[in-house]
Amino acid sequence: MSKLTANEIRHNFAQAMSDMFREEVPAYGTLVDMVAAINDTTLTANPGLAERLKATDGIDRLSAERHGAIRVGTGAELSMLRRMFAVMGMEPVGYYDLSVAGIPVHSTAFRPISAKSLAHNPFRIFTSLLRIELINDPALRQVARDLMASRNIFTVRAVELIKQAESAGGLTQAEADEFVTEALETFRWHSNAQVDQDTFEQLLAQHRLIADVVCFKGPHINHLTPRTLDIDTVQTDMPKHGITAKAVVEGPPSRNCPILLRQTSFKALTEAVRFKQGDAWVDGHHTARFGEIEQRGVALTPKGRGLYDAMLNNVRARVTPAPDGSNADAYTAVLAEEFAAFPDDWATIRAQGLGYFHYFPTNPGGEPVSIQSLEDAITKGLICFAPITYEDFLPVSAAGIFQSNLGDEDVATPEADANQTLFEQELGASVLDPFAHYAGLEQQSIDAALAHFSLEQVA
Ligand code: OOG
Ligand code: NI
Repeated sequence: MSKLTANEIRHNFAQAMSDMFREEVPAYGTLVDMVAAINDTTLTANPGLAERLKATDGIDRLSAERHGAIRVGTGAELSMLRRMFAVMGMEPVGYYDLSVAGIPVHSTAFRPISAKSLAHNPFRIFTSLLRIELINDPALRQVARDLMASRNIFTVRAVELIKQAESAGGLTQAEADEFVTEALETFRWHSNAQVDQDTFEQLLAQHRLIADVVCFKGPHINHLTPRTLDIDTVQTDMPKHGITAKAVVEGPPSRNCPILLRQTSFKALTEAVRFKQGDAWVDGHHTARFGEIEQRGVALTPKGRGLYDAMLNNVRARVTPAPDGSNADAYTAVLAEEFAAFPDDWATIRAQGLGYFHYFPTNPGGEPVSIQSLEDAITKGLICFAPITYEDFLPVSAAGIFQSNLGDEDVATPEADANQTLFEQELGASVLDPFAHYAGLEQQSIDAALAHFSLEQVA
């Protein structure tokens, strides 16, 4: 029987997840609608941008484009998630150490990687693994371990279908439908906690994130983020729709040529939950789920990223955005000042080797012409280029998003302690190096563009 492609399964799953989250967190629906309207306006006002998106990312993906985030507690949970996401064509890309920002997790992003799969649906999930070893109270650490050991975040049928997909090389339509329904269960909100209120409070006091990860039956999806083409407008408009935005937009400042990623969010909602008190349930609340939007720009090379990191460090050395927004204007001004030296036209970004680009022949069906080099063809207007979109995340930005949702006053500050090797052991696979991956995509497009020409031997 014919199989559904991983791209189709991912697309269906992303849609089902979005429907579930819209129902559970209505403000998410409001954001999605705002973003869609602002994207339409932006594209109508910038036909050049619309053309460029058509030629590179594919413009159709925009309306469905989302990323989400979850947090899990054990290596076993993480590695089964990897297998679940693999059924949907999503692979672990990048390693993020959030302990540098005082958050006891390390993370990767599961996402499609080929240009074709990204164009089909770029759905990504930022996935964090709790670092139980960073809980400093041994008794509490054991409580967390026991809680993790006693839960199963996957339905029995979901695991069967993952194994079926692995052995048969995919799923039939009927199996895929069932897989989407079963997989969704892992990400659902559970308002009944698996602990009593006292244990919850103790874990909360250790770190809010620990309580979020270990006290519930599953890794509820904590946000789903649509991609906007104009984040400044969405940020300004949020209050008009009754949504209170985070104090400042994370990432680079507003520019003509967007780089990497800019993100903003609204704070986590306080939601009713119930704690187990012997045989009874008592009412309480928990804050975990929030809303976020993002704007994506060009993927930077290690050189470009080095420049970005240095500039952002300069900004943070001068001013740290206050959670209450009291110095938001000062922060925005310093950000603009420090980034003024980052080239803001595509030709210079490319010439200085700061970003990755797609290359296209301008007249693919034309008579064969000979050229001396890629640069020669670009100078003669025979080959043009467009930025490759950054498909990943930024640790400082992610930390800002985490923090604004955890309550900015958080206590336990773990030592910075990146450990990619341990993360990969728990994941059961290595993560893809994003730089090498973007470089490969760029090289493929150069090879394909050059194949339209004969290269003259240059003496
Ligand atoms: C993940 C926060 C990171 C992003 O967009 O950088 C993130 C979380 O809060 O679990 O989603
Ligand atoms: Ni996010």
